[in-house]
Amino acid sequence: MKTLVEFINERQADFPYATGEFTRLLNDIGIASKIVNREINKAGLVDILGYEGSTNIQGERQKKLDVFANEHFIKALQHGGQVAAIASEEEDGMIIYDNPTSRKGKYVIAIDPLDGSSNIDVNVSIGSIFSIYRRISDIGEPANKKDVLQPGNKIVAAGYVIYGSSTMLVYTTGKGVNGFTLDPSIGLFILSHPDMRMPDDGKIYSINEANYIYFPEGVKKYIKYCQVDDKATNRPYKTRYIGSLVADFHRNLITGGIYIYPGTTKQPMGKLRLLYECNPMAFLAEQAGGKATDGFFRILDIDPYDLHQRAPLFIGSKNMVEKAEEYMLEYSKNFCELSSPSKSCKDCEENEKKDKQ
Ligand code: AHM
Ligand code: MG
Repeated sequence: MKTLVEFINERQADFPYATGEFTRLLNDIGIASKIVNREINKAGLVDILGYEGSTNIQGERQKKLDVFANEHFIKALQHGGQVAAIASEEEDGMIIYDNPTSRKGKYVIAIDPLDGSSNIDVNVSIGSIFSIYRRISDIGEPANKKDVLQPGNKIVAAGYVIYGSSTMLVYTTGKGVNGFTLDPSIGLFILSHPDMRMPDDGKIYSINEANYIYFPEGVKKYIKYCQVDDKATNRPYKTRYIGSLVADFHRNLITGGIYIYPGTTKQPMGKLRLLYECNPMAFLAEQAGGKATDGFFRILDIDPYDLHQRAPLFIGSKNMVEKAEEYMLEYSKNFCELSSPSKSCKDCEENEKKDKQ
């Protein structure tokens, strides 16, 4: 039996010149997620203990779970002193820890403290998603926006916590993906899924088909492809859509599958946020042997310009993502510039050339 703390400490040796700061930071994320998990487990008691906004027995104001999760991650990461700033889905601007210790912190974090908010009240799996970057501003100075507006290919570690039938923490530091299950009786994350690999093919596609009429033609055609009867390729595939990115991704990571939140005619950039939803998941997917693109380009190569910018997401088993990309290129080239503003048609042509070679 190996605990998360033991595992993180062992892996410290993978990083030359490691000083233990990064190790401490990962441990702090593990601790914060246990506190958030404890509150989530109590969520069903809200009718007994009081609604959000009301006052509980101890005279404390009840907080919405996403606000609670946000505050706890922010506090936990400040206490450690390794983090200089955080970008969070719950905060319009960056949280810059401006004190002498944090100014010396080497890392910045992008986080979605509680993802899948529409599922919170109905006891369906939700999650927290995080990514860690090395700051680019001078150590000793307050961090700034540029530190977190780095492309995903600069991420040093990323992961998620899934609050499901059991609670798991899954993370990567760029050397494979490992999953830990929380044993509630002893309060420790135990290594349960070492070296997770995403199968190259799968039988599941996950997409909110209620938006069908707004989808690019390429996505419509890909959905039809998924539904064709063809034994040789295991089709028709199954649809599974929870509406929690973490839960849908986690299932597809284990069983194989594709998750798509495309740009639509209403929202060409899709819904999901690049920095703290698409990028960390893309890093995990690639580390597990899967793939993540915006339908045309690698998610991790998108140059971010805004903390809360969105990106279309096609993520999962490599062959499935590539098939969906084929349909996008054939039927929805017009979406390329709408949904990938940092790229140009030239990039597309180069991609095509490479594909043909
Ligand atoms: P949230 O950050 O407001 O929870 O939104 C993100 C979530 C993802 O977890 C999920 O995959 C998607 O939004 C579901 O959106 P929709 O209800 O449009 O299908
Ligand atoms: Mg979210």
